[in-house]
Amino acid sequence: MKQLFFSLLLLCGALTLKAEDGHQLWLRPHPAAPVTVVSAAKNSLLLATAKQELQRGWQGAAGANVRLTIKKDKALRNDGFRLSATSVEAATEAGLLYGVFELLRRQQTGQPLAAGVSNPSYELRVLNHWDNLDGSVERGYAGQSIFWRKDSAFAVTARDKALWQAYARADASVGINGAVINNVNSSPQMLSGPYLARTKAIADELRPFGVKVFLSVKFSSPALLGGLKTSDPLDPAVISWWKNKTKEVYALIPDFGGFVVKASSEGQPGPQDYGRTHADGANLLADAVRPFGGLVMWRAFVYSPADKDRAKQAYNEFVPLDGKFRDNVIIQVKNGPIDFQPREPFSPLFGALKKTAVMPEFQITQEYLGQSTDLVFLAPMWEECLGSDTYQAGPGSTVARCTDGSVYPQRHSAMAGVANVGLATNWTGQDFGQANWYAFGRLAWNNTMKSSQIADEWLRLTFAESATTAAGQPAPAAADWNAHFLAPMTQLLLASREAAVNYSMPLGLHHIMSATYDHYGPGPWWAPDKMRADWTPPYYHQAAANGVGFDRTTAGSNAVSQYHEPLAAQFNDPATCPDEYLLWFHHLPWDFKMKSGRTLWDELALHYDLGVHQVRQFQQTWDAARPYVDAERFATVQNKLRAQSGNAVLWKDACLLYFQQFSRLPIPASVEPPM
Ligand code: GCW
Repeated sequence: MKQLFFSLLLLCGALTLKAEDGHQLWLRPHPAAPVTVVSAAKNSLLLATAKQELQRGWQGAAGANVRLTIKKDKALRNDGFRLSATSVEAATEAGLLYGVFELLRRQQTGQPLAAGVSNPSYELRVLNHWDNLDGSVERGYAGQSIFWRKDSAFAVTARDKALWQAYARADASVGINGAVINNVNSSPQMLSGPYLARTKAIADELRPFGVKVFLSVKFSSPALLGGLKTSDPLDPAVISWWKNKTKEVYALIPDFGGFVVKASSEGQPGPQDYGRTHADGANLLADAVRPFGGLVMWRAFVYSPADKDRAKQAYNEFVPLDGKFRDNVIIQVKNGPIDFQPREPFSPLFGALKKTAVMPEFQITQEYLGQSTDLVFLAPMWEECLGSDTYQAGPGSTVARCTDGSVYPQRHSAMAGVANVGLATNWTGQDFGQANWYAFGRLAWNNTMKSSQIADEWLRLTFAESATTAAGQPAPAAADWNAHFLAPMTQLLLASREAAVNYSMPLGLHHIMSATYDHYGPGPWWAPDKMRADWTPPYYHQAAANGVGFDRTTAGSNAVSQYHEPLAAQFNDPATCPDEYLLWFHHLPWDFKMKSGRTLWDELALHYDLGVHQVRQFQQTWDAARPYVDAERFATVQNKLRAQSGNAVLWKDACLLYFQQFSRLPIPASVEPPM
């Protein structure tokens, strides 16, 4: 009896886990009006979720009838839906669920309800969790893994289940339908029985929200886990090992999504270890999952110390293999050619692979962007990448269109985001990190969505309620809230990424962060003897008495040649290369004349200075938002912004003083920027 009592107590505690503390993400509870859901579709897990969400969040007329209808319709693709004020139509049950979430979002944010048809840009919208089986998270800044734990890896608790459900619900509310639940630096143990059993338990909780589970696998698993002599992708024993292992996985999880592979990169094993190609490796796994409808996401993040310009390697390795991959393989390409830097030009692989499906990989966790301290809204960065014209199939061949099936025929399409989620009660460490999770889902659903709309939606959903609960405040009038909270905070979010570029790596500088493992803060001086040259910052900025920047022109590494004209010529000439990418592509003298008329040195200094001013203005904006925010989030974010302001000053001083030893020029006087 006593035991039962305690179990019940535990269960209740678990179910209210993240609910109690007010960290409800953008799904904050509202008093809902009664609603009747009418549906002819046969009851299923997803339909039950859709109904439950409607009942939980309905803000329309009390007692309304809402019709959920499954129907075939030429206008509806994949999980798309058609919306009116009281009906959702879709071709799939997942589509009904996404339609319901959209209807509720529109009710809450005051947008018109008769929205017509909305189809997802990508078939698969997937989070990559870099979660290790011991519960740690690589590049995670929000606590331990929500999926794995060190000591009790296999005991699935009620608390685990509640957490996974809350996580999946948040995913589904923004259209995310896949989760890769372990690190791409994968352990061979992932495919062992106990870990697969836990994977099944996770999949069971995610399923009612339409989120499929995927696994990252180590390419050498046949040898390391299976005890085979080799993991050569063409070896018959290896082929049958993967087939059997895959069967075992699908027997546990019939709707398992497939595999993600980081191969021949940063010490990970891969097909090249056996003299085979990426295509041999990817096709091996693709054939194993094909009978079950599974996918293989094969990462193109490859580079080695031998390469003179790391930015070129992925293109060099993958372009010759175009057309050699099975149609259930998608090549997963980071947005830029190096590594999630505050700003990179788009990876030249986008659009260059014409007979192979390619998917963008964005990093939601802020590895190089102040981690869980700095407030950086990433939608503008992703919008910039997706909107970049590759010219690969004529003007208008944007990264978005080259990956979503609009330009090239491709059987499957997907977009991945490296998650920023952990056990922290607010899920993401910095409260505003939630906005990046939200933004990823929204952009994966609609890759032409504007950052401004995403910011507006997220702020309304996340803070509108809190204005009424802020330290005994009466609810502000909507006009007042719009003018004094929504408008300035939208501006802040939209400016925040450029501010981070300004105070850390302006004008195309990159990889000048501390090169110790943590990647936090400045480190342009890093050049330890034993470290790989291609990991240490002097390699990337090349600062010397004669100037600064990495020469990737035709006279240098010739990385420009990987871009289609007119970009190659535009990037190759410092007179036409956009300022944003100047030092990415060019090594230029300190007194180089910029488009502004200033010297490169002065321009650099002013960008750093501007970044510092911008963060100080963010602090003022937030301070003025106090009446509209609950005390807890207000204080937390205020502290984070204070720390960010310190970070910005540190970046500015460290970088300018470091570069000054080469430029030998005075630092120009600070200019108060207009906001
Ligand atoms: O950005 C680098 C990170 C590694 C990461 C790697 C990758 C998972 O520093 O931590 O490893 O990229 O994307 O594979």
